[in-house]
Amino acid sequence: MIKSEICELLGITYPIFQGGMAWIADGKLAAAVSEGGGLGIIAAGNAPGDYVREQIQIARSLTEKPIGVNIMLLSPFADEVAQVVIEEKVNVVTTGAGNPSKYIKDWKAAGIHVIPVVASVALAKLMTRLGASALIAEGGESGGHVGELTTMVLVPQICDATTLPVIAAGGIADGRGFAAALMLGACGVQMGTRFLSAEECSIHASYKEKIIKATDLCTMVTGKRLGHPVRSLRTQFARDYSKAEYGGMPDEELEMLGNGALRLAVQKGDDKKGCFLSGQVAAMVKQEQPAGEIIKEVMEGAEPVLRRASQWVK
Ligand code: TUI
Repeated sequence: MIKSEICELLGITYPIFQGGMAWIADGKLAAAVSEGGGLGIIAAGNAPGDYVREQIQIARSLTEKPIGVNIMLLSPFADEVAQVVIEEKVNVVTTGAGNPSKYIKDWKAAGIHVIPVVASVALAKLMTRLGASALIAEGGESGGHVGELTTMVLVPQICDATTLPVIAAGGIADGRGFAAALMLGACGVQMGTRFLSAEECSIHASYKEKIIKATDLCTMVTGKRLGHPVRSLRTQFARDYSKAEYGGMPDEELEMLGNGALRLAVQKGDDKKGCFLSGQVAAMVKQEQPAGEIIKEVMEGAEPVLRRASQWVK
């Protein structure tokens, strides 16, 4: 049994968070992950407060275990959702794609654990000073919005910059990745892509199939020119977008091309116009299985790896 300080802090059994994937991580998936002993996280994405409230209530009807909400700070509804998480008394708030400083005091006053995603040492130091409970260090192997640094490089630097527990994210899909994250100084992991194949994950069947069939070089990053790099499967849409991006399409037209693409992938499985967010680990996702089984497999896989680690020390 592997336990770490984050388990005690949050009241969870295993130190595994499920990533707050926009349009994907709903109340049903989050509840399944929390029931499985990890931390299930509902994604607010670009949705309004009412949607998030409804998903929190769905999760609460399915589990009594702690749940989290991820607030995507570029969302036009971020202020509204920041209030909803207080009213609904969620246990944990994670944030992404920005700096959550202005919300932290109110969340803490409401007894919420604040765990921001950081992609730089500067933000890690600021979040530590402002009273975050822990930090998620997410490297650019992850799906969706990506920072500049890889997990291997980011995690140790974040660990050196903070006294808080650090959760590693990006490029982790099995027990080996979990064990490696601990070696880098993290005390837990967050996985997004691995949970795309969960039975309780309600994405379109063709999205799941694409993830399960993916091979090593199946993802790419687009959107750098507009300042929001995003990792997704290398589909027709991603190739077309990349061509437009480097072919000089004006910013407004490029913006339009990306509008609604996440939803088209998740709800319609649209090959031509959908943007299928995915981390580099897609190739390591082999089958559909219950979220609880995924968590057990990762935890059980990590134990022999960690035991064997001591053999290197003579
Ligand atoms: O946020 C994510 N992943 C996401 S958000 C998303 S929705 C979206 N759609 C279109 C364009 C952009 C986003 C899909 N996937 N992961 C967490 C994450 N946060 N990764 C990197 C960061 C990050 C980057 C910069 C966090 C903080 C930050 O700091 C900015 C600052 O002001 O210091």
